[in-house]
Formats: sequence, C-alpha cells, structure tokens
Amino acid sequence: MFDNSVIDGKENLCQDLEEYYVNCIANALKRIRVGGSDYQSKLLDFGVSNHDVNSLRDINSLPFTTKKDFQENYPYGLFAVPLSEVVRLHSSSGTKNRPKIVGYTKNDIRNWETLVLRCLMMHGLSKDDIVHNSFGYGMFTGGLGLQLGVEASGATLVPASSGNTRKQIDLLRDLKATVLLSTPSFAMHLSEQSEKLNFDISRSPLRLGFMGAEPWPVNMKQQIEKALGIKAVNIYGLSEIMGPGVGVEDPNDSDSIILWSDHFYVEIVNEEGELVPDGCYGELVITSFLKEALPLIRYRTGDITRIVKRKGLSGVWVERIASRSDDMLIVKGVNMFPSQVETVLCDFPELSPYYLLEIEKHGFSDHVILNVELSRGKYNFERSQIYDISERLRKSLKDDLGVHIDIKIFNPGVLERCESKRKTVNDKRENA
Ligand code: ADP
Ligand code: K
Repeated sequence: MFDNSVIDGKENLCQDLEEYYVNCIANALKRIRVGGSDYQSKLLDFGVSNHDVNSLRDINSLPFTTKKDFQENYPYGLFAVPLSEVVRLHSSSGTKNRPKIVGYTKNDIRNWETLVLRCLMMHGLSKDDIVHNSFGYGMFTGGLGLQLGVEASGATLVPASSGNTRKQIDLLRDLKATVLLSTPSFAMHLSEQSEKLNFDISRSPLRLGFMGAEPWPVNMKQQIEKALGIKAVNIYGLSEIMGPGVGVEDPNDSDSIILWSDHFYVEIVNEEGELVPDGCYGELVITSFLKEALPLIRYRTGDITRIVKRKGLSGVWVERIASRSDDMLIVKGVNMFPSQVETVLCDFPELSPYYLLEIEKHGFSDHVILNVELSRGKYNFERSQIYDISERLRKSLKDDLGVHIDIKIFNPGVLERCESKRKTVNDKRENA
C-alpha cells in the first residue's frame, strides 16, 4: 500500500516523509522502552526490541495497542515517563467499560494547544470572538482541551461546562457569545430549550460552532446550522491519542476531516488488522509518536472511516466518522449501526432527531423497535398522517438497513434529552 505514489506524487518528498515517520516512531519506541512499563514488556514480547524500525513496512508490522491494553494497565501502566514529568491527567468519558487514564507532560500540553488552535483558526476564530465552551470540564478532555486553543487564539473564553442548560442560555444571551463549543446533542438541546424560553438563538450573535465527541451525520449538521443560525464545524479527537483537536473538518468539504499528520501516523485496517488500500473503509489506527507521557503505537481507535487523500505532513483526509466498531449491532444476523438509523431519521422533517433503538429477543428472534417523536410545533397531525409517517419510515429503514424495524411515534419532548453524549441504544438482549 505504501509505495511512494500512494503517499504523494513527489518521490523525494515521500522519502522525506518516510524518514520523518521512521525517525519519530523509532524515537517513540525508545522512550517507551526507557519508561520501563508493562507496555514495554508487551512490545518486547513482540520482539520489538530487536526490531529496528527502518521503513514504513516495519512500522506497519508493529503490534497494535488496543482499549484492552488500557484496561489491563490501569491506571498508569502505559505511561512512558515517570509521574514527576506528568503535569495533567484526564480520562476518557468511559462510553464503554472502565475509564482510560491518560497523561500529559508540559510539552504534550503545548502541542495539544497548538493543534486545537490550528483547528479553530482554520475556521476563522479570532481574538474578537466570545467563545462559549459547553464541553464538560473535569476529567473529560473536551472542556479543558478546547480551552487551551481558545485562549491561545486570544478569543474570550466562557468556561460554561456542561449541564444546567437554563443558566447556559442566560450566559449565551447576556455575554453575547459568537462561538459555541459543544456536542451536537447539546447544540440541538440548546435550540429546543431556548425556543421554550422565547429566546431566538438563531438571531443571537452566535456565528460559528465546533461540535464533536460523538458521531453526527451531515444532515444533522444542516439542522443545527439552521436552528442556531451558525456554521457548524466537525471537530474530532479521542482522549487516548490527545483529546479534541486530533483533526477538524475540511473548510471546503464537510464530508471530510483533516487529521494532523505531522503529529499522528494514520492507517486504516480491516477486522483482521490488515492494512486496507486508501479509499476503503476500515478502522482508524493512529500512532501518536510525538507524545511524551503516553505515546501510543498503532492504537486501534474503533472509529470507522476511510482515507480520502494524503498531503504529506499537512494532513491525512479521512471521511467524516459515522460510527465506531463497538457500536455495531447484529440484528437478525444483519450488521447495522445506530448512525444508519440516524441518517434516515434526519430526512424526516416531521420527526425530531431524538431516538431510542430497543432490541429484544422474542424466542430465538431479534425484535427491533425504534422510538421517535414528532417535531415541535408540528404535532397537530391526524392519526392517518402519523400512520403515513410511520409507514414511510419503516420502508426507508428496511431499504437502507435491510432489517424490519417497528416504529413507535411519541409527542415532542417525550424522549430523554442528553446534555453530553447521547444514549441511542437499549439492547435488552445483553441481559438475557
Ligand atoms: P470514549 O471512547 O469513552 O467516548 P472519548 O471521550 O475520548 O472517549 O471519545 C472519543 C470518541 O468519540 C472517538 O473515538 C469517537 O468515537 C468519538 N468522536 C469524537 N469526535 C467525533 C466526531 N467529530 N465525529 C464522530 N465521532 C467522534
Ligand atoms: K465518544
């Protein structure tokens, strides 16, 4: 896969690029070995100590690091420096399993700031902006991570954190924020709640939003842009690699994310862990070779995407991330992702974007129910109209997913709202 022509047209640049990655990753491996951690022994087990990294081919055959390594080495086992060098700890939000503890040296924090700053400046953040940060503060990387970049830009930061929507709306209105940082779920919640409070947020000075921490389809982006009267930018990251700012939406193409290839080495692999050619879907694998406290070799992110283009050290373009491998549901033998349901749902203006998928086992057979609700302000539907919506939705889902799904339609505001990341699946088979 990694012949020079794939990486870039210009051969000498490619050689430089290969040299850059080889040097950086060899260096990271040395630091990991000196760290003397359990992670080191894992690499030793793989014979990595005798295995000098000299080419991309060598890099591509290094062992993977997985979420399981975090579990087994909880809390500090993967760190490559003594804790005396670590100035900050965070943990993943623990969407699945036990939290993963991550650490940063002073340099790591500096680099994080640089990358977040890049993401924000690329989309026109300036020192004249007032930035309302609704990402959670605390162990979650969202709040404090984005704060680094905002302050570096010279913009005015409002560290609102998550929760207490009512108070957040007051702050937004009174302080006249021009930029919103939040999960897409919270952005939707905010638009709903401000409507209830008779605050027309779409006419407020808000002009720009950076949203991430969970998948959101392009049609949801359009809804958020319309409801809040902003341009909504997709920002990507994960705690294990750094936090928010690993990549950001391409300003000219809302379907792709630019990952910062001067800090991260990016690969896509299939379920067996084999590299797939550029353009093919698979799991995103990232090596964070410049990190000092926690350099990870070939970390399997679980996020599914494909490489769209590479431009040397300026970036690797990947497709907007719609799902993660551990979200995949197998229903009646068919693989499906909640994000597919979401994409179908966003094409129904009569319905709100909130939903809950319930999966039950009836005898030996799986039974899927999709709970949705009508959009606000449109609920004077006749019974027959609701029936019609439900039939059309059932058909679209069957066509797109190949699975029969029963639909339950509720009145607006009935389904549970979320102030951070959404919970969209209740798989009752797990406890069966
Ligand atoms: P957890 O895995 O516990 O949720 P994090 O809070 O670090 O831990 O979340 C990182 C994950 O969030 C990513 O691996 C990815 O699945 C998801 N994510 C973050 N940003 C985006 C985005 N812009 N689009 C889609 N998914 C995202
Ligand atoms: K997540």
